Amino acid sequence: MEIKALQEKAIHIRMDLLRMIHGSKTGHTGGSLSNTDILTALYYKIMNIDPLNPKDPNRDRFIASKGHSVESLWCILADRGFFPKEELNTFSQFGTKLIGHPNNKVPGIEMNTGALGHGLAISVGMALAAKRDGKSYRVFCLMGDGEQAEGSVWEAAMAGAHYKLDNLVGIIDRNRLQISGSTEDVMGLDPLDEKWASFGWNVIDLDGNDLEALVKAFESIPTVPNKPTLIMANTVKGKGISFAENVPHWHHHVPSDEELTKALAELSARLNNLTEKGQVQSHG
Ligand SMILES: Cc1ncc(C[n+]2csc(CCOP(=O)(O)OP(=O)(O)O)c2C)c(N)n1
Ligand SMILES: [Mg+2]
Repeated sequence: MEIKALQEKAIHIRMDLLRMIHGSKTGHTGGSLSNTDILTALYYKIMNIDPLNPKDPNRDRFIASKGHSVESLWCILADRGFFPKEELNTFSQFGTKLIGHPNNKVPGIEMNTGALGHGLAISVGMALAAKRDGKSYRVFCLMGDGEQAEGSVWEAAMAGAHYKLDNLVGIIDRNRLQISGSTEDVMGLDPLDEKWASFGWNVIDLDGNDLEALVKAFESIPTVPNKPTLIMANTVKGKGISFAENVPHWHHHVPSDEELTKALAELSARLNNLTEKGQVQSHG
């Protein structure tokens, strides 16, 4: 997919996740909107995955360490054909597989996550296994910035550098908010880039809502031989909806009927803007 088509896809995914959260009356809206572009780049351009063969031993692995933002992931996995799109209507309902955090009973999910701070250690193990088995798959691990307060993240960071895992990519959704407000108020993180670099990682700082920048960075990996890469993806929580952007309570706010209508109208306008620029793509 070219960049304009990816941008269009990301808008459709945002529409799908808003409808899904509105329908189920529950969800982590802000963080799903902030990471939509990161997931769109990975799932439609970068990762070697096959929805018809989700357990292919050579597949790239994705670990959603910030498991609470599963809504964008469910919408993307459905759209890529890992399971029927109609199942999105069961999100968070009694008996569904599509629960409020990643669930490895769903094709395409590597492991259950949601308790923050564990995904990177798991990813280190997977990347190390690839090296030892002589396989070429990569492991992508998406973390939150609030999640960086978990000490286990830093143990895993040390191990990733120690084992020279240049097939490992950590991504931080640096939206500067966590559940109850600013990350810098709750647990100061800056200078976060320098911390990761001092732990031996190759750090790439970019706009995490810019698909062109994301694709370029992901395509450069392994950027530095023998070093794991950390993508510091500076994002906006609630991205794409003017009245949700950077508003802390949208962390798990469910849009009302009126808010949904307004949000979809804003996204449609953005979509029209893109299509007017000559890029018409269908969303299956
Ligand atoms: C170990 C653990 N402690 C607390 C929580 C509750 N919790 C869910 S989301 C969240 C905030 C996470 O903030 P951040 O990592 O910045 O995610 P984002 O802003 O992308 O939503 C917290 C504390 C959790 N899921 N796991
Ligand atoms: Mg955050």
